[in-house]
Amino acid sequence: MSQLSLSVDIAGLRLRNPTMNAAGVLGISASLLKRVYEGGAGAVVTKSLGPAPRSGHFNPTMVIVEGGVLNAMGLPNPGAEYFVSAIKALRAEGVPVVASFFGASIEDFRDVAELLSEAGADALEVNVSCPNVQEELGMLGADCLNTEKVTAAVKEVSKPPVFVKLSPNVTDIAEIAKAAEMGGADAITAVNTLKGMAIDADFKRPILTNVTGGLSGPALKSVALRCVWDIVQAVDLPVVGCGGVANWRDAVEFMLAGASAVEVGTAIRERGFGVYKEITTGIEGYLEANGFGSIKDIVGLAQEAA
Ligand code: RRO
Repeated sequence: MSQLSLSVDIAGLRLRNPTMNAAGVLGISASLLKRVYEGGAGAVVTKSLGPAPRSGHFNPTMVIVEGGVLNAMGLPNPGAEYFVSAIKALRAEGVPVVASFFGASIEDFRDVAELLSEAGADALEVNVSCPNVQEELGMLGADCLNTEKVTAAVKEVSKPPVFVKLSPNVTDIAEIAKAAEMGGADAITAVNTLKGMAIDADFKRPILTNVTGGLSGPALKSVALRCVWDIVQAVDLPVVGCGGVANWRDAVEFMLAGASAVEVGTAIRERGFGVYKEITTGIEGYLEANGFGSIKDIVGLAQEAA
């Protein structure tokens, strides 16, 4: 029996291992999220929930591109209130739930946070980084002042730890992370998708109805890794890495950059629900082979070498 510890603590949220699904991937029902947990994830993350149900953009909302996927779902979700029972059901089965959410105003963010906090979510993930909505507030996190204000408003009403999920579509992500820290964030999730587009040469038009979308998958990994690296140098908060993690080696690289845990989304397409178990087992093998006793022994190790 291995003596290794694979559990992690992210701002007081204790997880059996450092893997989660990325928000938006399989987060739309309790039954799918339960399968993510049964697939081995340490916690599950809901689709971003808003103050009211929303149908999202018209199809096509997704296209496979070189090295990944472009999506422009447009924040489709059943509304935070509807999802309260799903959160309660998952928690009753012992599944730790990170509730991802967004708002159309600072007041919305506060109200939804309060609802999800009362519902018993184990952590809240504030989505200030959706690339796919025209409304200014879908991308509040492009601006330091707004990031700080939203975070502070959410913190005022939240019992569980608050993660703020940041966008790579900014000039200096470290500055935005500092603003979230000033607002009282307990952790940073980095990153949301990278804005891109696809054009069909035969039809001579953009493929996505929304024209642009968010890029995820392997093509995003090196950008996400650099974002985690910059954030770790700028703030004194735990970081959850997200963007192009497909296997244990990717996860370890994010940890060496300073991430305490990783979210895995697009890789589910190819590897299925078992991807979480696969990654955790791989991390365990890596720790063992390199003589480490726990995840925290490798968090940020590459920063010391740079
Ligand atoms: O629903 C979406 O279009 C979406 C969201 Br909320 C997000 O945060 N990131 C993304 O790539 N798509």
